[in-house]
Amino acid sequence: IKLFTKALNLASHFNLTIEDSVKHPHSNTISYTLDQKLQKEAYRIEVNRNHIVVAAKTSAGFHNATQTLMQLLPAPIFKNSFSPGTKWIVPAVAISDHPRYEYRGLHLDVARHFLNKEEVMRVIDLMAMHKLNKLHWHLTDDEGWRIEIKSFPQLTDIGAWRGYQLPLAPTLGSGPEPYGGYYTQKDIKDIVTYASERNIDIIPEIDIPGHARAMIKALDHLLVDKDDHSNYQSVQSYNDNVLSACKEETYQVLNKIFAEVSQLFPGQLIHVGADEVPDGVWDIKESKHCRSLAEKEHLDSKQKFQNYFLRRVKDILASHNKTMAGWEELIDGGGFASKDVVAYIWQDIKNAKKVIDQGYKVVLTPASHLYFDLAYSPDPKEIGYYWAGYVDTKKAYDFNPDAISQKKSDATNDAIIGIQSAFWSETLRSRKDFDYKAFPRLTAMAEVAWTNPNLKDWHNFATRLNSHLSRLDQFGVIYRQPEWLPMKTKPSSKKTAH
Ligand code: TNX
Repeated sequence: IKLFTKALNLASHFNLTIEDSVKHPHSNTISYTLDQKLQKEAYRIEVNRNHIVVAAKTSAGFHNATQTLMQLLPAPIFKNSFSPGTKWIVPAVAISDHPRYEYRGLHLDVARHFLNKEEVMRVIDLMAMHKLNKLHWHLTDDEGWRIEIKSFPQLTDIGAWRGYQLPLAPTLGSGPEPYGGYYTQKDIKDIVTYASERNIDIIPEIDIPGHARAMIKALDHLLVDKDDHSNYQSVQSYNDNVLSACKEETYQVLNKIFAEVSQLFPGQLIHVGADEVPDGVWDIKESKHCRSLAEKEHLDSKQKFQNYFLRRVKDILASHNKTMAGWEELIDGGGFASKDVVAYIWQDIKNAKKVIDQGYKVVLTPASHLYFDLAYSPDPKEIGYYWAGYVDTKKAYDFNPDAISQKKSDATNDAIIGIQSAFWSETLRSRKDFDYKAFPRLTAMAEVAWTNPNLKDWHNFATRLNSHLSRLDQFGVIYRQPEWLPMKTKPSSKKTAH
């Protein structure tokens, strides 16, 4: 059935008839055939004069093949409606293909600015078109909580909205009117299903113990200790955004939240953030609770408290049959079994080697090359952060995961499960901003994630990009015009996204 769903997706564009078994491919057929010998995501396509044969082993393989087949067809295939008058010609090719990495991800921050259900589904469509298969969904942060939790309705009643005189003040340009939104559990289920039909797993992120201000505003009596007078300031200048690691209530609340999150997301990984916990927090001189915990557990530094906190969270997740993922700070202090955690490397890419040498699996999402909230260039018209430099399309394309290891195909490479682009949303306020920041950089990143490094060639990519932009045009994407390619449509709609 799954196999047929894939065929149907294609058929809906063509008004094709579907037959469920074709012994010998006859004229004008596209046949989807099982090939048990292929790897999970691999596929073959053979286009002959009269028919097309698609072979794969799994629905993921058929999905990938279907995306390639659509790229072989004229660009109007990417329009939602059938375009009369198009000549549906496919080049006669034989393709044998498989991905380089099993994890080809996109990180979407919906906390700082919100994208609604339809907008998230559109991002999923664009990911599917680029054979990306993991959506890392950043659902919570200091500036917003975006997932309905039935045990604690305050999380969204309070944590999903900011505005004048609300517990969360306006920030990041959101203005005095209430700004925000969240996904109901029904929305989440719909999005999870929609993604899985497109070969995409979702890794939800609940960012703790730092970056938790929205959560704290909603549930402060449970998550912070009124008698803890520690003084700290986060990277984003908050002094009230870290959960208490020293109170049992914190872990009780987290257990209830993760019980619901685990039910909603069928994938194995749950991401718990663990990034950027400020110095000065959980000060034993300032907190009675932290003092007694320190004595009991032999904790004498922020790092040790954080490590204690995360080991407890790991156990909570394990009790819900989930594996803990987090930003690279997650493993500071160690004490985890290799199989128990996945670390996402975001700072200096050199850190990856150190983390891998300690035995952990990693996803590489280096800010310097794959943070697509960063500006393309120093041009003042380019919106975006620049704390890790500028990222133009070539820089994204040139990201070379192999550079972290001297030797090819050793254990270091095996420990890299994949790569991921990141869309943080402090400066990303709308779907239009997403399009502009994503394209064409995301197309470049998708090629890095998929393609054998020996086949990577910037000049070849930069030229091929021209036909890919036609597909994005059909899809209605407002991408950033590459300086080296001719404009396709009227300049007014393409110049900038602003
Ligand atoms: C760093 S990456 C952060 C985010 C910001 C981002 C902006 C990471 C784990 N933390 O909180 O949104 O930089 O580029």
